[in-house]
Amino acid sequence: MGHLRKDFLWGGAVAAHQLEGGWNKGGKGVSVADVMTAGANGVPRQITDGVIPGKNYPNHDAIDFYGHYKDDVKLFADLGLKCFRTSIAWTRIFPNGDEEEPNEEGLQFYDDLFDELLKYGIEPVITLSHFEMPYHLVTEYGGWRNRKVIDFFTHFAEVVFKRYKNKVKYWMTFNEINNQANTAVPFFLFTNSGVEVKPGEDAEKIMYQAAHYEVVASALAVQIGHKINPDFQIGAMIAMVPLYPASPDPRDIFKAERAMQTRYWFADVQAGGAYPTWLTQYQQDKGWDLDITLADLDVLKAGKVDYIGFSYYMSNAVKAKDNEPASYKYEENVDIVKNPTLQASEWGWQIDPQGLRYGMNWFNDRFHLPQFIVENGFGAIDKIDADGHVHDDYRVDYLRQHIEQMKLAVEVDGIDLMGYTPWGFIDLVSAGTGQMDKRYGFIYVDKNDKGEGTLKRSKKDSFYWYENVIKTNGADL
Ligand code: P53
Repeated sequence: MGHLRKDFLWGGAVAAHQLEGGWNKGGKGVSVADVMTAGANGVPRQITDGVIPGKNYPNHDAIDFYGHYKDDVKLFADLGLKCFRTSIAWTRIFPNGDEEEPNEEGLQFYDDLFDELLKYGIEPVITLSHFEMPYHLVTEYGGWRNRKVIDFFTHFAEVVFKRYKNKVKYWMTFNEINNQANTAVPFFLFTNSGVEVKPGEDAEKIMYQAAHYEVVASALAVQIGHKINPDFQIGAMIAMVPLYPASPDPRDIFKAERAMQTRYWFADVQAGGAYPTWLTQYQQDKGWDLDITLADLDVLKAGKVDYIGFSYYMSNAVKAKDNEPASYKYEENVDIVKNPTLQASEWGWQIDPQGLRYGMNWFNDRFHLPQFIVENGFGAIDKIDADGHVHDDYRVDYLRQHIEQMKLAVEVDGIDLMGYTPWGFIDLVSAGTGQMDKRYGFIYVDKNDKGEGTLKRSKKDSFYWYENVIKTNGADL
């Protein structure tokens, strides 16, 4: 029977744009997150043409971690975190994205933050690009449609790798790079790639081009990073949402397999170093003139990641249409059906702890690499009780069940797992809806969807529970 590593990285995860605020402080430029309004449950966020006065942009101020980070890190130390996953806001370092020289004030902010973490023995785990690319790269270059963005990104990566080479060991390149496989929802292509699809354009083709430039940029970053510090561990970051067949009908099985291929080829390329054959064939059959060069394919081979970082929240099921013949065809947003065996959160995210173990086995069989669960958690509306505290037993239940499955994957399936960082362990702005009241935290932050509140931080019941989980290395759940 395997065991959790002795130095298992129990932590917590956030992203710069969702908690820092200070959107125009310290020389920071406008990012794609700064031009997205607040939505609501079932109401998509609007992507506006620049920052329009009078609109509500929840990421502009967020929970002002920018102004509170010292006190917050002290709370993280109270919780007993071994690591803290955040991102470096690209626009603090390169406000427009295409500058030659970085913004020293932005670099200094992360030096100070990392020093503060290291003071308490908390290891930073850093994502280079987490839904917050410079908006200027969107308006001037079309985002990741443009090959030039590879150079801007690798320059950014090189600058921060060099600057923090003695402070940060664990890195990831692109957060949930595979979300954009869903091209029907504009949010994904915009947050992943700064791409807005115009009427008449083929969103799928554009996605494959943008994603290609990203996997090339990721592979280059891996090579640059390893040269700067051979001890760096640089990972992929994939959103693992397993897609099960809705029934044993081969039509459903085929569809589910193609669905998994469509969502996870990104990992084939980043971890395996090459495109899967089905995808190369698919792109050829479509007759797309994609800019994928032989030199690019060499880069991919030479820039494989060290580990698979991934998020896990839910699973989905897919079903063939009524008269559809058995085929390897998958259309996200059309083929997904409700799984009657699972309950869902208020946002319709189906709760499936065993799906975490399934996803881990799936990755392990293909890539034989260490894994790092860098997001997992339960978004809910919290109520402050008469005693002034949040009693979030529903959140503890969700996390306990997922950690149980994670342990089985390690102990029974023998998977090498580096750590576990629950998402939004301090309340922050939701990426999908822009809400504050979709909360994941163990630390409550007094701010609501309208932007009102004192920003005061307080501990929920889940805080004390997780503190003990860390203390016992996951033995006491
Ligand atoms: P929110 C969709 C599906 C799975 C994960 O999400 C996703 C999304 C995008 O909404 O995003 C990740 O805030 C992402 C985080 C995000 C978190 O999951 O919509 O990496 O930035 O906040 C939770 O509830």
